[in-house]
Amino acid sequence: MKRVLVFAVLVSFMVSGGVSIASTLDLPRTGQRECFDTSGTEIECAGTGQDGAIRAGVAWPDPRFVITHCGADGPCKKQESDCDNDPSNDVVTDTLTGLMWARYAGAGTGTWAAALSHANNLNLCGHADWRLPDCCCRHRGCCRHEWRPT
Ligand SMILES: [Ca+2]
Repeated sequence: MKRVLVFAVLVSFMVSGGVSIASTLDLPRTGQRECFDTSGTEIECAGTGQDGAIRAGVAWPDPRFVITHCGADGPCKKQESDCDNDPSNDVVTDTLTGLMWARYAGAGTGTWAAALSHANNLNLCGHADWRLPDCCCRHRGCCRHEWRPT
C-alpha cells in the first residue's frame, strides 16, 4: 500500500538571556504527485488535501544529482569528462541534501563489519571521512547482516 509521506514543519525556539529566537526551515517538496484512498487506490487529488494535491515545499535543485569525476589525486581539473576514464573513483552529490556517495560501490557481498572497515579506510576523490548510513532496514529484516553494494 502506498503511503503519503507527511513532513512536519520544524520550528524551534530558543530562549537566551530573556530574548526569544524563532527559526524556520524550508523543507523540500516530497515529490508526491498522486493521491490515494484508504485502500491504496489512486484517486483524483483535487480537494483531498493530500501532499500530492498540495505539493508544498521548496523546489528541488536542478540538477539534483551531480557526478564529480575524480582521478587518483582527487577531483579532475576539468569536470566535462573523467580524467582517468575510471568511474569507480567518481562520486555523486545530492545537491538537495548535500550527501555524497561513491558512484560505483562495487559488487559482491560481505559482512557488516567488512563494510564498516571498508568505509573507515576509504579515501575517495579526496575524501577520507566516508561512513555507512544507518541501516534502518535491519529492523525490517532486509539486511541480514550482509553488505550488498549496488
Ligand atoms: Ca574517475
